[in-house]
Order: sequence, then C-alpha cells, then structure tokens
Amino acid sequence: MSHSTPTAAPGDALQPQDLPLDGLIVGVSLATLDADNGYGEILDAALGWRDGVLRYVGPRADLPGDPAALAAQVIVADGWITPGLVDCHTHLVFAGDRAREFELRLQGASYEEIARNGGGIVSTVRATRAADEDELLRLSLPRAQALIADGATTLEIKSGYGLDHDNERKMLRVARRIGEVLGVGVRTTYLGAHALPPEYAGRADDYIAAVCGWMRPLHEEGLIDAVDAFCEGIGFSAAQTRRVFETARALGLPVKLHADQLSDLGGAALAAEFSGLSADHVEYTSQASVAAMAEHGTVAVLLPGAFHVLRETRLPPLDAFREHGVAMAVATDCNPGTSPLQSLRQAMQLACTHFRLTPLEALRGATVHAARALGCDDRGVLRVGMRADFVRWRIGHPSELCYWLGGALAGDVYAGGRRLAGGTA
Ligand code: DI6
Ligand code: FE
Repeated sequence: MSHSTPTAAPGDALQPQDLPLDGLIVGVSLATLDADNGYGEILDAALGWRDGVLRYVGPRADLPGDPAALAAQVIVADGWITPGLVDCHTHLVFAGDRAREFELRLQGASYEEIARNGGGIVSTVRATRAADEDELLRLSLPRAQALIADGATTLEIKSGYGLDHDNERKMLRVARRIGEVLGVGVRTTYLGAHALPPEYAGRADDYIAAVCGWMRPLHEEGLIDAVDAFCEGIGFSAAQTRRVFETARALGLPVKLHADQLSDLGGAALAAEFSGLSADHVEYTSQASVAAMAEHGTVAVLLPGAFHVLRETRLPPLDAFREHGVAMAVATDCNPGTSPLQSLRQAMQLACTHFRLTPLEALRGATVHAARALGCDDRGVLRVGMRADFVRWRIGHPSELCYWLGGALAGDVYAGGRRLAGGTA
C-alpha cells in the first residue's frame, strides 16, 4: 500500500477571490481519492472551502500564509478526511417494519414465498399508504440521520412503496423534505415499477401503463431525478421494464435498474442498452451483460446488505467487472425487507467480507463510483471546485473504515460546507 504524499496539483493554489475562506481545517490527513489508484493521500494537510465549494485541498505547508489570516474559522484537527459518503441506493422512506418476516425467513421461508403470500414489499405498501406525509417524514428521518451520522452526505431515495400516483408522490415529496430538513444531498428515484399492487392483480401490463402515465406529472413537479424498476421473476419482466425505460427516455430522465438479483433476466444489459447510470444487485449478471455495462459506462452497484440478510451465496461477477473496467459502487439498499441497514460504512465492511473488495475499492465504491451511479459529477472526491462534502474520521488509516463493525468513527460530517452531525471534535 502506498503511503506517499503527493503534492497539490497545479492550479490548486488559493486565488484572491477565494478569500477569506469560510472554513479551513489544518493538520489532518486527506484521502482525496482524486487519482485512478490509491487513496490520494496528503499527510499534514489543509482543506478549505467557501460558499459550499472546496477552494483548497493540499499540504498545510503550501498554504500562502498564516491560516488564521485566510479563513473566518480555522479548525486544527487530527484524523483523516475523506469525501462525504454517497449512498446511491436506498428505500429509506417507508412506514412499518418487517421484523416478523425476518423471523419467518430464519425458520426457512424464502423471500419469494413471503412475497407470494402477501407479505414482502406489498405489506410495506399497506403501511406506507396509511401514513400521511408528515407521519412518513417523521418515521423516515431517523434512518436518514443514522446514515449521516456514519458519514453519508448524499442519499439516493427511491419511491416504490406507494404504487399509485398520490402515494408515490407522497414518498418523493418526503424524500425532498429530508434533504431540506437535514441539509444532506438527496437524489430521488421513481420506482413505481417496484411491485404489483393488489388492485392490479393479474394486470401487470395495465399497471406498467399506469406507472408510465404517472411519470410525466411527477417529473413536472420536479420530484424525479432518475427512474428505476425491479426486473425480476417476482417483479417485472424485461419487456415491461423496457416500456418504463422508454417513457423515461422520452422525458429525458436517466435510468437505473434492480437487475439480476435473484435470477438472470438480462436486466443489467437492458440498463446498459439505455445508457443506464447503474445496474444494481447484479449477482446473476452474465459475462455478456458485464461487457454491455462496460461499453455504456453503466456502474455496477453492489448491495451486500441484501446479500447478507437473505443469506445469498451467489457472488456478483466481481472479477469480470474488474477485467472489463466496470466501476463498482457500494450502497446500503436500506429497506425494511431485505436490507434493514442504516450505515453505508457497514455496507462497505460487508462488501469486503462477502465480496472481497479491498477497503480502497469499497471506499471508492461509496464515494467516486456512487456519485457516478447518480450522475453527480460535483462530488465523490476531494478536489478544488467540488462540493464541500467531507467527513473527518477518528482513525489512523482509511482502511479502518472497513475494519470496524459499528463504532462512532465520524467526527464531523460536512455537506455543502455546513456541518451536519458528529461527535466530539
Ligand atoms: N430489491 C430490493 O433490494 C428491495 N426492492 C427490490 O426490488 C427490497 C424491498 C423490500 O423487500 O421491501
Ligand atoms: Fe433496492
């Protein structure tokens, strides 16, 4: 492992218009991730920001003068700063829980059996429909806060437990309100094609037509950043998914897909065909689909929490992703059924233990590659001009982020230059 100390790139010098900085942290080590390989380490560093944007990322020794003269607030700190974590796949807005289902699965029932018997996603739909918008916000905020407390500064949040226009809209509005209330970055994903609601039993094609019809008004309200579907035997077929994607494309919305989680329906290749931002889960993805993802720059989002909770054994084609240069992201999939996981750092830990990612791959997967899986090019690395989204961790080396199971490692969490949460300095 390299522990070299690269110097700041040319052009990173502070400009007069950057001053005074709003904040400047000195003395820490940085894992900038601003390189193709390695952590991009800068020891005894400084990080400065203004107006929510990073303005200095480099060695403390290269600062043009006394820190106190450069910034309104100077913080002397130790530990490591990484880019803020980006959780690029969550279903954290929902009501109720499925702890009973967890017990049934431990007694041998499968996820598919439970879904076919009226449990699973549809039971969360009942609870979510019954909650009004304020109640849904109240129930969902603690999950977002838990993710932030362990270092997340951007959350993707999917709909998909409403399954009619008004309830999908309610979920997406709650997702936006979470961003406003907590100051965290939120990207919303419309997942109307998540499950078949009871009122459409036996009429899946009609339901898909309805999902496509709701997309435009929700988009016109500014509630949709991307469109997703659950392409699976217990979800929707590739042909139905294609109709959803065609509607998204006509509206200029990017797509992503729950693909190849429990079987290979060619979902990842379908996402790639639509130049999808990501194909997620991907345990059963074929070599041909991996090649298609590489060709179209579609990110593979690994969700080791669901793999762990469902006690799956089929590994995603990790070596093929590496060989083809498919970027691998890591996310929590925070949801009440298959992944009641409220820490992205824990997802990184599971990605290392179950999928044998290196700690560096897992960290890049939860930052740089996760940002790409959301189509965000303004975050995920520490670089001048990027959003001031970063976390100061109480650790001696970044590999510790994947080493500890649990623990309170995040000292300070900043999004857009504002401190969100954290423990003692
Ligand atoms: N795959 C998942 O991981 C979640 N949705 C999906 O299509 C699980 C959602 C749930 O079980 O509530
Ligand atoms: Fe999911």
